[in-house]
Amino acid sequence: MGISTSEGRSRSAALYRRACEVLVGGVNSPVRAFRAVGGDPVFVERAEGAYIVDVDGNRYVDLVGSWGPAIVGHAHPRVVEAVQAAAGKGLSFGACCEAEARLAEMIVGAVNGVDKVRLVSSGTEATMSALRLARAATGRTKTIKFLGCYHGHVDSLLVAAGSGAVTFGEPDSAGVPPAFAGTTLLAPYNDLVAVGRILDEQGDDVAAIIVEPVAGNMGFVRPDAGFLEGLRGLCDRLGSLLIFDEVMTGFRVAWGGYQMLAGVTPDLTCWGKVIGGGMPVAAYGGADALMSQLSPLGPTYQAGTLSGSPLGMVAGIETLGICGGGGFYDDLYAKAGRLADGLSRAAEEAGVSLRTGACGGMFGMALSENPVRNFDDAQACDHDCYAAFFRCMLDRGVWLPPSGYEAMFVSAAHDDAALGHVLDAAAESFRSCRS
Ligand code: KE4
Repeated sequence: MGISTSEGRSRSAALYRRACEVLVGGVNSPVRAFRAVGGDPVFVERAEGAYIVDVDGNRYVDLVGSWGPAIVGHAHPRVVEAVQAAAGKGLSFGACCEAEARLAEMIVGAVNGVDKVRLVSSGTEATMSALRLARAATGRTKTIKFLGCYHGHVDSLLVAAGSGAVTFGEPDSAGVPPAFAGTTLLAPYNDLVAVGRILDEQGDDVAAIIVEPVAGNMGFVRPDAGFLEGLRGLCDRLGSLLIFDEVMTGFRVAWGGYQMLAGVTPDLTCWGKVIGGGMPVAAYGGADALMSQLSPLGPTYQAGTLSGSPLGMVAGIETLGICGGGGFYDDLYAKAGRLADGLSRAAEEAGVSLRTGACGGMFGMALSENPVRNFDDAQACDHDCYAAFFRCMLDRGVWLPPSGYEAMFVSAAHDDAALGHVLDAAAESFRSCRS
């Protein structure tokens, strides 16, 4: 599996040259450009189960999973058949359909404190709309976000953002008016004192605190014990709303999301990725009293042509139907934990400093001697070594995120053979990129 030289990806290279003629940077989302890891992006022909196959026929164990959606494995028969059947009835109606209510019922039934949701088409739409609702509900204008967290390309949140933004050294995007960025107040992740200080100074104008309950856009960073509980207490004290951005963690780390594991209930939750199973589906939701302030019931407007599109709905319904099966998340966590532990052992044997962590079907690695608790720690990791490791793993048939600022994902389809291949490739790659 995989190839030893870039010549084995000549068709990808040709397609990349062609794409660069008409697509900005040859891509439709910057992190795919492989800029942080070197080399040309690899073009994918198809994906099946735990594997991706590129246009040159090379096969890779996939640890990106389309950045989270492919939790049941690529091209799962149940999901594909449901989408195929729905497609035959029309791709989009711009009108209500039963499947919207069915998917919403599954989300509401899974997450405590959520009475109503609004389905949208991307995580960015979900977070942007949740923030608008929070501002409307509180009559306040400011938002607190955490350095290194990424909530999509919402103007006011592209401040000290993680994921692709920091990968390209653009945590603060051009084109965002100071008036927008100025509504966003920043604190280091896991730093309740910093949040308290901001709230002491400006708390009466803070509409919301938005947080990734496990940060997956500056690597894999878990909340310290008490961090999320502390945010909940500060919001309660000052009348700000707590928003959990579970676009990545929702239905990925547990059926009810990380909030269920932490026992902390936010006022609004955002979901994406897994709830669409690979189709463009996202959502935000919360208590009826808050959500009923949205149009058409209330004065806060939000809309979308393809919101609730039937194909996305059935893909999400089937995906969540599989995730809701007994032991699903225990199995995922066992696989993610096996990879995290195996990567640690392989790095140690090669004399490479590595930190790893896992939660549900999500895990991460950081090339650092020190724990990674926040953005400063994440930026201090050895990203050059990660780039070398990425290239070694790619040539050995393992598809990692093309940036050290990302989390990794396993699916129900990752079997012993796939996991074993990853760990064998990692042992060779750590030795190779160390030298
Ligand atoms: P989208 O607009 O890309 O669907 O979702 C934005 C978003 C919101 N919140 C969190 C916690 C997220 O992780 C994301 C998007 N995640 C990135 C990967 N870290 C998507 C990959 C990309 O940008 O190409």
